[in-house]
Amino acid sequence: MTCRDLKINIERLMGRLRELGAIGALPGGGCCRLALSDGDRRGRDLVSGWMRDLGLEVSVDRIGNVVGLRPGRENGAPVMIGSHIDTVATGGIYDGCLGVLAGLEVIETLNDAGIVTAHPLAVAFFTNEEGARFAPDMMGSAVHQGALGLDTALAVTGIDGTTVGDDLRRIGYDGSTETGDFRARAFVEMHVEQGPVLDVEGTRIGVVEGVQGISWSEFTLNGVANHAGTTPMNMRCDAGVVAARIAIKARDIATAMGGDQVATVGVIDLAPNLVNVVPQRAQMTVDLRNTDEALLKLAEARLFDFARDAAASEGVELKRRTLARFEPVVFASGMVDLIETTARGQGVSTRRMPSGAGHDAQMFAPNCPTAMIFVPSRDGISHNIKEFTEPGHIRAGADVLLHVVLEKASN
Ligand code: HGY
Ligand code: MN
Ligand code: MN
Repeated sequence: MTCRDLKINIERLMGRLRELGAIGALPGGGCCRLALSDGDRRGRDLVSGWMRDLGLEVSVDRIGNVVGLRPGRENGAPVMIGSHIDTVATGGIYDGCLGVLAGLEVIETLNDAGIVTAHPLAVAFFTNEEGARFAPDMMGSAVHQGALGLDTALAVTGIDGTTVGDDLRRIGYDGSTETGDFRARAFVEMHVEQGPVLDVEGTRIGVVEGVQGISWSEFTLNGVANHAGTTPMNMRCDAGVVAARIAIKARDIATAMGGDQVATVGVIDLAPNLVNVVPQRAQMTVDLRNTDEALLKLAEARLFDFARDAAASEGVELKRRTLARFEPVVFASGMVDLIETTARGQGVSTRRMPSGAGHDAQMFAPNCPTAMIFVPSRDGISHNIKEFTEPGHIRAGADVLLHVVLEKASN
């Protein structure tokens, strides 16, 4: 058998996906393994165990990234396959996990075939890609690639009051490998699209050209708690109303701008959160994204100006904190072309597209040839326990990953 005929073993890959998906399993499907939780620890233990079973040299760095290295015939920087295994609270079993486990499947396929590549290979999972518990997202890969300071990340306090550093120690993944200046020879990430494009079009492989810009803000609004029945409307400083106005405005800005602009208010917490008390305090998040940095800045300016005026007119104090801010990223054309020609060479349909979601790959893009392979999400659903991708699509994507990696690691 020549290298060109090599194929991954889909049953083995699906078996690992389901076994990992059973950790933190939710009733009705999907799973919850929020970053640095006990579920995340159990998932980490399982996957790093698989890395060792496959003969990889496993290291854990100081932000908890786990890298399995497979030596090549030559020394030097590895071709890296990576993604994440932490999930949101209503996660599917594919988001992130597919990219890591497809990487392990590539390794096992090469082991079975007795193939040693010229350049070393590595498979990695990065800490806290989701950013749902500790902002920003892509935290581990950002530290790994020097885009975020280690101490800054370790000091982040999460939504339940613990710090990244404390929880890394608590789950035993405060590794010792220094991090921040690692350079790969190339980086490839396979991921479910998490949107509807491939599924609607019936296309099997998304050739990802880049990742859109991300802007996460937290607004804290302080008004005056008061009696719901006795307080005249013109005497209220209602933090809840201002939060509601900001949420509607975020939607209106995205609708008015059209194009790739999206806006999401995922969190609104009121205090004291009681039926007969005018809200004293509101804390909310706004997620704005666009493929165009200038338009993303415009959306931010419109929203922040509105929030300031809405708070002032209600006599409510407004504070805004940036939780995450990443400019759009463009992937190396040579890598994008390689994914496209490899997929077409295997007879599968492709289309070029941006990524609406953030990914670890975007942290590697400034430092080495990087690109992503998307496979379809049924009905475009993700961050939802109904997330699903056909095994046939997973096989197609993993075979493309295998041959892209072979190509990059052979010369
Ligand atoms: O938010 C994102 O785009 C990713 O899921 N972290
Ligand atoms: Mn993901
Ligand atoms: Mn995600």
